[in-house]
This record gives sequence, C-alpha cells and structure tokens, in this order.
Amino acid sequence: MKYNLNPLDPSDALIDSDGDGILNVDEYMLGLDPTRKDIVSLDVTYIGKTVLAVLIGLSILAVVLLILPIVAQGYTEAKSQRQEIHSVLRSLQR
Ligand SMILES: [Ca+2]
Repeated sequence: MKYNLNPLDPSDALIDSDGDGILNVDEYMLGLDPTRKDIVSLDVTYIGKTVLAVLIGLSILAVVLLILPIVAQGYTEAKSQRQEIHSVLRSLQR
C-alpha cells in the first residue's frame, strides 16, 4: 500500500490524489509520488482572461487601424468637395 493507494482497488488509479492534474496511475507509471504535486497546476481561469484581454485589445487595434484610413479619406474628400464648391461659387460671383 505504497502512497496509501490500495492495490486491490483500481478505482483510486483514476483519481488525482494531489490535484496536480496527473492521475495516480500515470504518476505510478512515471515513477512519481501521487501524493505530492509534481507540476505547478496552471490557473486556467487566469490564462483564459489574459488571452481574452489580448484578443479584445487586438480587435480594438484592428478596428482602429481599419477605420482610421476610411475616416481620413472621408475628411480629404469632404475638404476637396468644399474647395470645389468654393471655386464654383467664386466663378459665379464674377
Ligand atoms: Ca496527481
């Protein structure tokens, strides 16, 4: 009964006694101690939030980079139309 695991009870093989994400049977096969965490378990929630924040940031950046030239082009077109109207008005005043 090494590591308090019952060799007659196969159900504890599929349990992760130390909560490190590696099943007891796998720890046994790898020669690890199933009662001691062998890897630092990853905080999936933290990773998920970080990835989500990065994706949102990249999305905002992409939208800004896509919209900025359109706005700039619209401004340039409006300015040239305004100049054209002014020149037409000036020619009509003569
Ligand atoms: Ca384990």
